[in-house]
Amino acid sequence: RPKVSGSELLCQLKYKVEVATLTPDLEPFSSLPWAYQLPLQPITSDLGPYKSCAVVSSAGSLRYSGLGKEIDSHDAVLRFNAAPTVGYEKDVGSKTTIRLLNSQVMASDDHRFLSSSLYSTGVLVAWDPSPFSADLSQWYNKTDYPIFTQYQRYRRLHPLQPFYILHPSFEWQLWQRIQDNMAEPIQKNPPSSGLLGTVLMMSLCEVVHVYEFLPSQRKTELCHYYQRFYDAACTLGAYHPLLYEKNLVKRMNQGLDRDIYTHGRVTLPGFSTLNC
Ligand code: NCC
Repeated sequence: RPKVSGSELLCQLKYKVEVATLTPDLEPFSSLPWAYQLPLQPITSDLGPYKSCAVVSSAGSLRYSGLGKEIDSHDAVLRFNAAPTVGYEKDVGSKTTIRLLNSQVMASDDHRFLSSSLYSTGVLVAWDPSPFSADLSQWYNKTDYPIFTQYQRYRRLHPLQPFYILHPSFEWQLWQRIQDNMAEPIQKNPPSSGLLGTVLMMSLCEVVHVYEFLPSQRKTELCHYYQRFYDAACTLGAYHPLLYEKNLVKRMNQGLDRDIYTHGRVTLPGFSTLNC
């Protein structure tokens, strides 16, 4: 298979991956009593367009980066899971426009999802690894973690905070883009929150800067900037096809290699700016 160029990869993402979220009209939700809790419109109709956006990975290499001011200068900032800003403002900034959560965070006791103030700023977007090629009903009856019960509880406690759930077809369409552009078979697990969030922002923003997804000179085995826990698998991947995701993002980068080295910064164009 011939290796396609970065601009061809960008066009594939734009046209073959639909950034979709669950709406109350979709089966099986339309016949469930709590369907009214889902946003009426998909996230791409409600948010943006933003001029510039920052995606802040949770990588340990953000520690001592001093990137906080640069990150906060964007019109919208996306963060992941339980990644905090308080106490780390100098390195990661303090603005949170969107927080992308996996269902594990919503369900595990240590994250105090229903009670912690960490989750109360910005727009929430959740996802759960659905089985490959399963329809919505099959997934609904067999989620990895109890995403839907936690969603309903959270919505009752915070009815005014916008809260979306990613459509699993988005996960697998993105997975397919990775697989079709790699020479070897990759594991059949959905992409990490990092790539899901990056593509989400490419659909909402004119330009997207991703920080420390491709590690800078600060590359470290420290898993997260906010935890004293070391594991190289956080940066290289285990469950998620993370190394392949990074390969794809490296090929699509429109910034300088030097910016990756010094700032851990990748520059990606928003889909609306592409001429495919
Ligand atoms: O670690 P996690 O990811 O929350 O990180 C968010 C995204 O940042 C990128 N990352 C992170 C650390 C690192 N050293 N390098 C990186 O590039 C990745 O793109 C990552 O997606 C997830 O994707 O949702 C993940 O969530 C954690 C965990 O569930 C949450 O942090 C809550 O504790 C997963 N860890 C475990 O299951 C143990 C992780 O595999 C994926």
